Amino acid sequence: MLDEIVISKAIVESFLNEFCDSLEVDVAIAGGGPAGLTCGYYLAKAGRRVILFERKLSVGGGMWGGGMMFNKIVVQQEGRGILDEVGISSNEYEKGYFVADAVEAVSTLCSAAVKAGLKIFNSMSVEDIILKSEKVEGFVVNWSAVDVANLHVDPLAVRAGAVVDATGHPCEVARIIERKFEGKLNTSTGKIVGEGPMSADAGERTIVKNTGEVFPGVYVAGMASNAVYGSPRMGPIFGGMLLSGKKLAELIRT
Ligand code: 48F
Repeated sequence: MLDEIVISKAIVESFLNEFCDSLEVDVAIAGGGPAGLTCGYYLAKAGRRVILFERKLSVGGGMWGGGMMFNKIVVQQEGRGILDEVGISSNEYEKGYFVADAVEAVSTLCSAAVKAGLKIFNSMSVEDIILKSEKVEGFVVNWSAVDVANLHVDPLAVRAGAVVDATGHPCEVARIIERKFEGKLNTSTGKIVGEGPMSADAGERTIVKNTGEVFPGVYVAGMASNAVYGSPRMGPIFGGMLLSGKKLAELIRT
């Protein structure tokens, strides 16, 4: 006969063991959209200890909805190798424009990342950073439900050799740095410049260039990088997100 208490203990003990094992890691990522998942996949594949915090119940960020909830995504030639590598099928719509199913893309990328060793903590939000000797050394996290319910509950902390802002348009980790250390971000103004209007081609080119360190120990990937450096948004083309996540993994793991 199934015992409710065994089920409960199995969940609590397994979760706590995994969470305790994740308190000191090589890399901690905020945000489980395409950029964060890709970054986590390549870091885990390279043998790094990497964890990812996602505010919502489900990872995938803006990829589920394709363009305006038409759940297909477009990936250009340069990003297609990543689709193939993780096993996401795609069709060439016109030369150089590959279409993939958004649901298959999220679920397959997530599965590849988890199987490679990425630990994902969903329903948790990054709300602050740990700073030691002028360098960021980790994230301060809490259950997203605490924030939603506006409860007065102190967070917990995780230590990481590098932290990644993959929070998309709001670039939330960079915003924390901007608020707490005025003028210290590695941009032309020392502040967040803010994303520009849509331009698919320019947005996709700049996103990979903008991927990198914005403050000692803090790296940006995906839409957060274009928001921080003032480059355009690009709409529902996703190759740049995947390539940005891959570039950052290569940068951090060396
Ligand atoms: O927005 P999101 O998908 O970011 P991305 O990986 O990709 C952008 C594209 O989806 C799209 C686009 C390309 O066409 O412009 O928007 O750069 O995923 C960001 C994830 O971060 C989570 C959020 O719920 C989303 O799933 N997130 C945001 N802030 C936090 C967070 C936070 N403070 N802590 C944890 N997760």
